[in-house]
Amino acid sequence: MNLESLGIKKINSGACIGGKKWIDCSKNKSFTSYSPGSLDRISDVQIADKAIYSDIVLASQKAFKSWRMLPAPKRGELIYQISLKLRQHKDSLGSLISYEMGKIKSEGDGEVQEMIDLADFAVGLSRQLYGLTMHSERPNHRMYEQWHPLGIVGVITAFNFPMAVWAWNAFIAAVCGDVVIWKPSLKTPLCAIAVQNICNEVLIENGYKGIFNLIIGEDSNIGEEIVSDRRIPLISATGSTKMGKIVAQKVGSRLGKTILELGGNNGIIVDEDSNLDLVIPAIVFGAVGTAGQRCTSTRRVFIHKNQFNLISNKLVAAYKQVKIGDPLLPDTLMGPLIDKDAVNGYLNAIENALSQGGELLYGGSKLESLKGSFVEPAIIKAESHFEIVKQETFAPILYLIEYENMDEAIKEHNNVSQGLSSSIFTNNVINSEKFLSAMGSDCGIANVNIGTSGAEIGGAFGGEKDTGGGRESGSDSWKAYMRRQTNTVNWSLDLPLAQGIKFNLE
Ligand code: UN1
Repeated sequence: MNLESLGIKKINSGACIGGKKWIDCSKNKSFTSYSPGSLDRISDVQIADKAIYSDIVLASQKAFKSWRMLPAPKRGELIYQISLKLRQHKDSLGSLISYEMGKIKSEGDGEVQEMIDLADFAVGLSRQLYGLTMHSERPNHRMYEQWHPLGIVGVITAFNFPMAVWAWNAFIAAVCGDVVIWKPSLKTPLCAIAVQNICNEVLIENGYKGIFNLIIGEDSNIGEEIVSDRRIPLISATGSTKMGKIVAQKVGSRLGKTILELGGNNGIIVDEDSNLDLVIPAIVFGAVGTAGQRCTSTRRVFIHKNQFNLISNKLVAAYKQVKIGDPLLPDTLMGPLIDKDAVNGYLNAIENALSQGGELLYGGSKLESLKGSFVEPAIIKAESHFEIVKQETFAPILYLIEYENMDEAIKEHNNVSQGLSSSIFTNNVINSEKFLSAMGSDCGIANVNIGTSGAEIGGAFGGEKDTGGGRESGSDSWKAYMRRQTNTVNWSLDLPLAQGIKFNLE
């Protein structure tokens, strides 16, 4: 692993004002990042404290003052240059993700590609931050709206997409004229350091400081500071629903804005009239990809009772082909879970499902023959009312649920607290339209004949209910990173009032 080319050292500072030197954190606690597959000790990171946090906020405030006045297409130019470096380092960044987080190399590379795609999108967006014009009800008046930058955006990311989720937020925020303070997961700090190093190179080459900033620290300390800080008007947080509820309350209590992208409990409905050549690989990729640790991972599959045995047998046969092991090896399809706690979460969920009457059809154990946090992907025949089926377990556990008719399947599909991603597999236009209609899936993402995970960046990404309601990435998600201003300009020589009000001064 060529960590040097990404600027990762044996001991790393965990704080940086972008475009300046890494801040000395040597007086603080340090954390070790281990590879979840090999359990290798990769590197140490010295974390930030409150004084460092305060310096970073001051530098960000200062940077914002000039960044907000730079024309948006010029801001896009900076993102373009970052995208060139991402292309150049794609292979090593993808490998680092795989090594530190545990997803397979192809998915690690895919995550870097997602950043590149987002960068390209943001560059185009920098020329398309459009506002509307309205016709004023008053003569010789012009009305329009414009979008201004918000200020500092706090970006809190999870371990499972240790680079791309930052990019979704940071690139959009930057072209919108905001500056970013990133607090990554303590489980994947090196991915963040590598990305910060790339940003630093581009910032230095262009003479900018403080646009992209990094602070690695504990939730109870740095996380708490960021969410409570009135100088940070927007917090974009990705992670568990539990975390999101805390963030929403803290930010809400100061009337700040949030973009929350939280847990999913994503389901696929397999219609009787579906193409099983698509269904089986889509379910396996959705459930086993990233070892079930995507927020979009497939967790529940609804199968018509007439096809239950056929489909469950096909799935078991496909699962037998999933090679588990070193995520960096090209033929591996499933790597490790992130840590021991995740393995315990997996084992407890399986025990729980079985105690509620579930039937284990495949897997269910920790892989003791391998050194790291490896488990077998599990398939469980379950019923949708089981408490455990309603929860998001961040692990490769797939619940298969029988249904008798489509209306019941859609109802049970929606009968969970989360609402991120969903799919139907069907060739029946009535059922696919029903699934996509207002009475259909209640999720932020609803697909036909593709799985629940692996969304493209061009769409708005996020979901409803306990998923938090936020939208990141494509479409018009950028609007959440800006403040809208309505402008009315009077170019007449009179002062007519709206709504026909007369207010005659003698
Ligand atoms: C996440 O797991 O937090 O749709 C993000 C997907 C990826 C992003 C997942 N594009 O699976």
